[in-house]
Amino acid sequence: APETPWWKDAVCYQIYPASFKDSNGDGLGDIPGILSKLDYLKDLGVDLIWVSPMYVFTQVTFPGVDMGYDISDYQKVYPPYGTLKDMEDLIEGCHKRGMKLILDLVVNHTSDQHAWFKESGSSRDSSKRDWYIWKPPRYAEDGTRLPPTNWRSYFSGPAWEYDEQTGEYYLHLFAKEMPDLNWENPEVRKAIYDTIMRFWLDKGVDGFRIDCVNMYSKEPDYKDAPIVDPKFYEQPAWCYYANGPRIHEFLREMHEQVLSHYDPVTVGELPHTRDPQEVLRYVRASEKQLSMVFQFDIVDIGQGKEYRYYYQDWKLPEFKGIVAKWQQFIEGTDGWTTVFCENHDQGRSVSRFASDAPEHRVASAKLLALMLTSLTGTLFLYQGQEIGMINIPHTWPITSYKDIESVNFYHAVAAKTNNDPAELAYVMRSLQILGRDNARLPMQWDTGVHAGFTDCEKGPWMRVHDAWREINVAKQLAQGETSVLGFWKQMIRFRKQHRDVLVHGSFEGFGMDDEKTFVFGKKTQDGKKVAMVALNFSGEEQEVQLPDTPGYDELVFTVGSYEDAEDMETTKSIRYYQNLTTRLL
Ligand code: TEU
Repeated sequence: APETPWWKDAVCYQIYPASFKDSNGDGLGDIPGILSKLDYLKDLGVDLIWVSPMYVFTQVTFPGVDMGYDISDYQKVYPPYGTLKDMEDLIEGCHKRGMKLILDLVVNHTSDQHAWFKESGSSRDSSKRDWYIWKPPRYAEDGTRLPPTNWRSYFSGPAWEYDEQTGEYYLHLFAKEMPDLNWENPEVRKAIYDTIMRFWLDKGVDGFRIDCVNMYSKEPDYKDAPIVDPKFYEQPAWCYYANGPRIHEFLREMHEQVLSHYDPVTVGELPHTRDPQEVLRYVRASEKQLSMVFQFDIVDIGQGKEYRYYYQDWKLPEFKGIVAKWQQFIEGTDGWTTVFCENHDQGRSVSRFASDAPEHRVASAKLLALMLTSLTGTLFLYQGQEIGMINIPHTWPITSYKDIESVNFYHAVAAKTNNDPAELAYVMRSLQILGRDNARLPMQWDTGVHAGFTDCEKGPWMRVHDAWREINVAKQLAQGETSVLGFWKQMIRFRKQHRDVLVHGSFEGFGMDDEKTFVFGKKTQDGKKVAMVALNFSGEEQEVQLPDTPGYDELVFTVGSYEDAEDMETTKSIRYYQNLTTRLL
């Protein structure tokens, strides 16, 4: 592949600080805990670490409002996680191992405890009133006070909170404790650039994962959203704030004012965007906005249309078509893409896209690892994915769930349906597959108490998965190359060895309407080298007709079975392996 920016070939690993490793026995993960695992990550083949928010955030009791995405001081570290010195040690620890570190830039909103919001909310004449989005109430015919629009928050309920003291509402797309910043105000943008972005870039961080990167430019006339559920006042409204009129202007300004003065990598979180042309506007090199984005079509599979947590079953061709779409959309452009199927907001991929049944779990994890490490784009892993961690058992009650989004939704449905058992059972099944808590269980390090995550007497902040004795790092390190962890290491090495075809090659799918297998080819730009990947997503042996490979000089590997992985360069035969089929529902 032509010489390209380092971050296109990087293997990236997301760490959720609360759940990764507790070093001081308080039951909560922390930064020294992360530092203690850098050699483990280096050995896995990780080039870049993304740490989810570790700044001071508000919490009544942990996990508080939104697990650190409700930030009240961007220049300080949340004390239970550590200190600024710990962060400086982490930056240095990564760099001396040849690894990069990026932080989470959360600037669509702050916490309501942030000094900016406290000033803004103090009075209508505050010098920072216009740093947030304040609007007067509306009134119904019968005199009832109504919020400025009928928009729904991601965390259920209205997206506006009424402030008695100043007689106005403020906008919060997420929790009411997370007021949206007003990006129309140049003072706000300048404060973000100077006191948040430059502060951390000057400390040596290598860039940012940018939260809600397409939500900063709201439609200025704040219209009501179309009614999709008459049973509720609040309606989904992302069409009025996602990919808004000035978003590309703002991101170009961010690039020009800050990013272009450093050599950072940026990856934007880009929900609600299905149009490849729209995505290209964020990631074309010539656009000078972002390096790349997370696009959500794959991880949105199974989510309800009206409500995320009304699970909708799906078939493999839907999944394959989406993978193909987001592999092919950059071809012939100066754009770039990412490869991921887990993060801190998603259910575990083995459970969602394959099967976590005991007899299928390991093969499923390897199947997905084979797929992901063969796809074009920058590869992102989420903590625990490398050992095949799986979703919360069906048996856990709602009281074991901690995430504001899931818990609020459960209670909203309970209220709406007067605790209808069938409705609530459906929501629980949906949360068990899709809920964000699935990704936030403590990392499973060994078979010790609390999976080696913490030695805190009262235990970890979040319950450990019941299967920790079967699924943990220590066991898989001892097992070596046949473990899920061993397979990921092999495939990451293999991906780097064949970067021209695996990281940078073009994608072509075969038999895309088949419901049991996923067969695709990757080809170098000069067409002289190809990889054929055949994946069996069913629970029984499958035969596939592999397209012949005319004109290719070198067949990198043809693998339908992870057993072949060891000698995949020479494998010509196709052997399928038993893996998964049972959908969880
Ligand atoms: O998520 C923003 C977002 O796009 C939401 O759709 C989110 O994925 C939600 O869970 C889906 O219903 C980012 C962070 O990833 C998330 O953890 C935060 O809760 C949110 O922003 C607010 O900062």
